Amino acid sequence: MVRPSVLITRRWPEAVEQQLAQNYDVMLNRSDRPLTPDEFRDAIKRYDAVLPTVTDKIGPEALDVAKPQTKILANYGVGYTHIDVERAKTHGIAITNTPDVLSECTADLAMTLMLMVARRAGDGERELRAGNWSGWRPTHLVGTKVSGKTLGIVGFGRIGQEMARRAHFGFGMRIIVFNRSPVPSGTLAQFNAVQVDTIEDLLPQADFVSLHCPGGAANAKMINAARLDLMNDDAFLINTARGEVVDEAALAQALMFDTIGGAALDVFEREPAVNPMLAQCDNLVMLPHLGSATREARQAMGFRVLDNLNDFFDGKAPRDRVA
Ligand code: 8YV
Repeated sequence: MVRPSVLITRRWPEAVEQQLAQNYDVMLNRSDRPLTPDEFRDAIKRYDAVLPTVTDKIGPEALDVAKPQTKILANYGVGYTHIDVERAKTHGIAITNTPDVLSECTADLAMTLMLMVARRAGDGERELRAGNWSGWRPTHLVGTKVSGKTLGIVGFGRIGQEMARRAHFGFGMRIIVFNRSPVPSGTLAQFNAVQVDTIEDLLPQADFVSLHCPGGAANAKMINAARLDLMNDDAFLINTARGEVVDEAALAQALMFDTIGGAALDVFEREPAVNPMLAQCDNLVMLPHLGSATREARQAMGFRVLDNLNDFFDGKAPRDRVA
């Protein structure tokens, strides 16, 4: 029997690549260079399945093919706003993602960022490595207490709930939530959380605001200048969701003029480019999109893609089909 042909667009954890190669006629991207839109277009003419990541911008141009060979885009990652879902649907291409398996690690990283920015860990590291530490003093790099404060969570899906678990049970934080649909009362009760109706209700009440909503056009620049103005001048913004959710120019202004206490970003509007204005802000911690970057999560994400592919080619409904 002819095995389905599968293109893996980036290097994946070795164990997953090996398993995929046993089940499928696999093409690896040994150079690990992101595909161009032209290369992507060629790929969907040739392969039965393409396994993309967030670095593959699969817009109308990349999907502009008369008769694609590709029947499934099995995305490695939970977010899939880099894929033009409506366009893919017109070709009848199925799309799957990898939820659940990265929720804990992404929430761990959001906690890391929250603690780093509040406790000025980035400033401290930079000072030490530059050889500028002059020793202990009561006024040195004084930060902000996290324990017992109020955390506003925007987007109360799996990752948002893991964040609430860590913040509430680990740090005694009060949790307030904004979510586009009502959250079941039992879910809120687990964290003693309160849901508010609008982001405008949430921002002035929060000492920390952590974003866990999807990206894409619907949420683009959700955190804009007007909303940053609603945050307290000693409050912190944490973004592990998608870069486009925050208006970076407005954020840089808020940081430069100290209208908020600080921010911590794992995701950016034009990755891997970083807005040069942001790089000038000392009250900002930045990481290079590391949310799910643990051995455990990255391997589990790969095996989750494999499960989705196996189901699809066995004629069953893949558990993570999103379109
Ligand atoms: C992934 C992520 O590593 O899963 C997501 O949506 O943001 C990351 O943690 C990345 O998107 C891989 O495609």
